[in-house]
Amino acid sequence: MQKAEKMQELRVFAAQIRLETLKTIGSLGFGHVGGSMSVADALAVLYGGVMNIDPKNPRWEDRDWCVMSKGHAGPAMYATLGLKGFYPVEEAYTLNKPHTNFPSHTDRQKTPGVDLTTGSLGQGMSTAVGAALGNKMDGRDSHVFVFVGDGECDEGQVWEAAQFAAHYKLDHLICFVDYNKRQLDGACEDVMSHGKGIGAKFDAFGWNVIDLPDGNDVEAIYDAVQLAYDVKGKPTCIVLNTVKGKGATFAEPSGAHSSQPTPEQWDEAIKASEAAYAAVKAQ
Ligand SMILES: Cc1ncc(C[n+]2csc(CCOP(=O)(O)OP(=O)(O)O)c2C)c(N)n1
Repeated sequence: MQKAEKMQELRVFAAQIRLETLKTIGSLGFGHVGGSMSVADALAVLYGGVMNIDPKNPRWEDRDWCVMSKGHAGPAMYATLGLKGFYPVEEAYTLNKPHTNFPSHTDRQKTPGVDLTTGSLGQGMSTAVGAALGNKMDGRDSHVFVFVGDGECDEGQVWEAAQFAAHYKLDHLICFVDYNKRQLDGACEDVMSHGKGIGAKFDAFGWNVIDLPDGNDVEAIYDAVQLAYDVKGKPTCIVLNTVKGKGATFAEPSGAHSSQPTPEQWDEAIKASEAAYAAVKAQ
């Protein structure tokens, strides 16, 4: 397949992930729309164009791993995994209801394809680093991808893990920072400034850093991963400058961490997302 064709396929997949994410959260009526929509494009690239996985065998030992350390973006993971065939995507419409396999935050004991349990910010980064070290010790060539939030980077544990990963030269570890500039309580800059920037911090910790001005651009993300694959002896951090709530009519303007729109606002958002999906498919 030509690259242009592949990129178009990934853009369509990203739009489909957005639509399914909205339907999933909409089934409950409220939830973490903002930080789910911002990572849809990176998830599309990973699961649609990069990762070596087998939906029929989610625990295949040689698979690539993806850890959503910002576990509240679970709905975007569920949409992605469902669309990839790990389970019928509609099953996720039981989000966070009693006895569901789709809790608000990702849980490896419940959802096929979820590699590690997350939700307590900072911990997913540490466990992802552990998985990358384990793979390396076992002589596996597989990659571990981990998503951290920019607010999550206020957790000291992120930096302990970053230091460890650099020390052990975990070059099969790729960390995406969802740099949407907002956390739960407001703008990251107001809550806890990042000084010279999150990328500069990872650089200081000995990582290879790739800063993407548009972290919602699938081609830029895809190219960054290819560059990261060639870097030996250090892990790579890809800073995604994203838009929180991207594509959700009620969440994008506010950049809210979580949303509880009215039923009419849900209808409007899902219709707009369906139209966006149809438009990108028609390109
Ligand atoms: C250790 C810990 N402290 C606090 C929380 C509550 N919490 C959940 S999400 C969140 C904000 C995260 O912000 P960010 O990482 O920027 O993610 P985004 O909202 O952009 O997806 C907070 C404080 C938590 N889950 N874990």
